[in-house]
Amino acid sequence: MTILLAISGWDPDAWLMRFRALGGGREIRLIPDIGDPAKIDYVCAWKPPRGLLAALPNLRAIFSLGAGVDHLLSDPTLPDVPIVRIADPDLTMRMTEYVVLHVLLHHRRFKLYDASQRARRWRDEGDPAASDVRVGIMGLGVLGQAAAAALRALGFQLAGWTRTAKSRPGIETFAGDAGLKPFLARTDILVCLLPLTADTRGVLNYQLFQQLARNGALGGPALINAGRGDSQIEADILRALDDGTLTGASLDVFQQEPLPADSPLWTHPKIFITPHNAAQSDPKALTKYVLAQVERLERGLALENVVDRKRGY
Ligand code: NDP
Ligand code: OXD
Repeated sequence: MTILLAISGWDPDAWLMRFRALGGGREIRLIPDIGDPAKIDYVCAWKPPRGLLAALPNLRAIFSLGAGVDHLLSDPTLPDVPIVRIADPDLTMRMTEYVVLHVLLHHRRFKLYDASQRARRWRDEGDPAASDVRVGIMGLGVLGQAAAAALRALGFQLAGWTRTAKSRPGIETFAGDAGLKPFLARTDILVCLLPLTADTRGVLNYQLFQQLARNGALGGPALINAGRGDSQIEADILRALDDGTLTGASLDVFQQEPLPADSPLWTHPKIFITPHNAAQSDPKALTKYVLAQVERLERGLALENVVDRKRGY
């Protein structure tokens, strides 16, 4: 059995070493050294070159090395084999850390205290209790549910917005187009953990920001996006921050990555920026997960966390 690693945008060496160490006798190849394409059974991929997977005639499954699969589904030539995505406690915990950190940065008005420190100014901003702050999470999947549980433990009021109706203890739930308006109207800190699909492209826009709660304990709403950059309209985020529609933003993902050096987002005083590493895929933790799925396939068991291509996630 042969596994091809098709990785771009990340350093592939740690993946190669890990797959070779744990691969159990399977041959591990790394692009561009594909060898005989007919010999490749599985591809483990992050942003693979377009058209590459279509050129592998005996491919049995594709393993996304991230939770998101837009990097695969955007290739119109993608062969019709099962796609498995990452759903692993290591990646989930990393995202929970990011979301909790950034909710707290906005809740505790970190930018204001940072400015005060630089000005040697002793000023208490009168931070509200977490129980007075309403967090709304767009996407209550593997990552959204874990982040919601951690935020609930800190006392925040939680709501989630999903495509299909859900019931989750301790979380007010809203679904679909009809649920979006009431979800936004009760949200002080909006967290986006949506996959990128035709429906979620551009969803974080000025019109949506205007529907967020304006009567909250923070004096105005904040945005946190760790889903996908193409779900946000960056010009609209800047406009909303400049006219007070938003009080702050944390952005981990961008319409163009890496974020160009001349982007005005870099220097905006109300924005926290991280380089799409809210929940990094760690080869140390995730290679085991991928190989366990390969083993399931080889033993005739059902694959887990298979992507529904029609839904797009
Ligand atoms: P899941 O597939 O488990 O969950 C996706 C959630 O989004 C579901 O609750 C789903 O609703 C909801 N959703 C999808 N489409 C819509 C829609 N049109 N309207 C409303 N809700 C919708 O994904 P994960 O939680 O594992 O991951 C989410 C995303 O996070 C990934 O796709 C990726 O883009 C991003 N990510 C970012 C990382 C980073 O480092 N920045 C790292 C890892 C992931 P329903 O429950 O009804 O299906
Ligand atoms: C992912 C990511 O989808 O890192 O896992 O963005």
